[in-house]
Amino acid sequence: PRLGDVIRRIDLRGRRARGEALDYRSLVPRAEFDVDAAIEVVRPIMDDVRHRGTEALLEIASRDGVEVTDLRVPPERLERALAELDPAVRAAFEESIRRLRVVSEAELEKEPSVEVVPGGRVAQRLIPYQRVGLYIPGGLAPLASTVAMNVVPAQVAGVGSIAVASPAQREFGGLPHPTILAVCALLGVDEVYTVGGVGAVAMFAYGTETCPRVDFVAGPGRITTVAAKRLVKGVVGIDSEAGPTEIAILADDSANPAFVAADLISQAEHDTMAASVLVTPSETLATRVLHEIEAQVRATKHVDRITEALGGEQSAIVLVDDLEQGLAVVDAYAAEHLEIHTVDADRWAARVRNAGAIFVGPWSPVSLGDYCAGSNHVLPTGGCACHSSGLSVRSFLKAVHVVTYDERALREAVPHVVALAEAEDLPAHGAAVQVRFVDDPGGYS
Ligand code: HSO
Ligand code: ZN
Repeated sequence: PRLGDVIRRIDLRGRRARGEALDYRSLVPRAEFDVDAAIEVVRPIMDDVRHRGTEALLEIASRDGVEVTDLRVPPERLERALAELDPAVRAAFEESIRRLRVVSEAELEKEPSVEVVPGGRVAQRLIPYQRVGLYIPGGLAPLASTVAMNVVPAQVAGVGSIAVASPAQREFGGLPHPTILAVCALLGVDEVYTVGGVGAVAMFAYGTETCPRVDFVAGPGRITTVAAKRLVKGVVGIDSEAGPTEIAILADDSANPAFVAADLISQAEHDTMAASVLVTPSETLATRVLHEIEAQVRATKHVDRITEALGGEQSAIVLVDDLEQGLAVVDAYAAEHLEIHTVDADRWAARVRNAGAIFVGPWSPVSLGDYCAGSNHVLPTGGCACHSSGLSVRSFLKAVHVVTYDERALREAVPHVVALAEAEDLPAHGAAVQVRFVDDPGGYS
């Protein structure tokens, strides 16, 4: 492709001054990700697993061309995978897990308890889910790092029972990818199933003879897996939906074009639908980044995938009047990952409202966050960063109010409860507090 065809340019400069109405939200469209269409495809599969359990799951695997005899991975296979893991990869996973634990432990919140009135107390207990099911895709790349990103916060939250599922791989004798098995072993997770996306979600949500049902299903996947999760929402809790990955970069003249280009390319490596968006007021930087992309893409392994992602509608270099407008653009876009490469990067980062995770300055690339920053890489995509958070210990905890009033405190509240109960025409609600304060209620004494 010619320079300039690599990634499209959107030029907003001067348009604000000309008084044009600019809709930043629809400026850079998201890749097509039609979950509703996929729902009809997965529904019969889900129903089948619900009714026939293990038998259906084994059939699904063989229909996908892999013979699976045992859905549960034998413990010795997990141990063997760990023993055979490259020592450098093992050391890297150990450090990644250690950092994730440090962050997760720091994020464990205190349980507030407050005396509302004398003798009347409301506390909040944070109770971990009892059992969670986690799905790790096989896909284009076996994302073993995602195992740690899900399991560590669940463990730190105190989830007692964690099950992992990942699809059978033909080249590994019908077991999930060995690196995924090894990381499970490293984390002390011994309940691992050889089951692909849709089947795994159904298995976790409905339970089978071999896998008891869970309370909460987490983990990324293809569009069919996302559809499956939507179908079981309500039956179980689910984490936020993960669509194609995104990186937005807000940069000025001070940015290093080689760093910016490399980071845009890094996320484009995931998927042809991945989005890479640079927002800058600097024409010079934009041109240099373009040259860098050209040079760097050529040298990378997955050229076709990256070229398609960068050349797609969902990727762009957006030229803005100034960083102020740039901030408005990235805020409206609400990227899964946002990098800030500017003078005073901290100050700009502090003003961002919408992003799944924010990476500040030239030494905090998204790739670090993907593997080894201590932050979580399971983050809201598709603009969901406006209302959703990335995975953390909080994702695995329920908040429960514990109410303890004594007699005096309740007596004081009686008129309020009665007034509100009458206003709602629910007199039995009022009676339930009044009954406690009549002489000899029920005549039992
Ligand atoms: N960037 C991906 C996570 C990932 N990257 C896993 C490499 N491995 C979505 O945040
Ligand atoms: Zn990544």
